[in-house]
Amino acid sequence: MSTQKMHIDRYERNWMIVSAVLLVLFASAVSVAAFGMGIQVPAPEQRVNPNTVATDPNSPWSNPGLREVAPGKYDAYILAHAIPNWEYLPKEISVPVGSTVSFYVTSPDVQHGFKVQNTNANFMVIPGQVSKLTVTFDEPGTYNYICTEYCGSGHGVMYGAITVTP
Ligand SMILES: [Cu+2]
Repeated sequence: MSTQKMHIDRYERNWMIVSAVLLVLFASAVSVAAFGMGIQVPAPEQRVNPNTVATDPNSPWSNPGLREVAPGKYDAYILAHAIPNWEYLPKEISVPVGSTVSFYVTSPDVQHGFKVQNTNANFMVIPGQVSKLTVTFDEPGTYNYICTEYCGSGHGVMYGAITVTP
């Protein structure tokens, strides 16, 4: 009985090595993004009724805006709507520098986007669903939030602003 050594063609072996290196590279890129750069994947936080979310007095989005939940920690309930005039409610919020803000955003009509400029917050806003993402503002300044999903003729003017005060 002779022992047979498995023969792998040189090209095949090289491509197997390249594939393994690529897998390690991709896993590293995901790890750096998630743990090093703090990139979060927005989660569907809860379901709501889009027909009543803006009007039901028990719905936080009937009175959108900031709630301070702890010193320096805020919940921001933001309504993105196309009807009647393509805007976010509230149009402007203001927090002191160093604040951590959790955005809870929903829509009573069509799909919108929510991107906070100069942060990594950028997600879809879907009627019936609440999208949530948390941002810590370490630099004072103005951070506009803009719609990133085409939602109708007023899409281009759909924006709001966060003022981070020193
Ligand atoms: Cu839009």
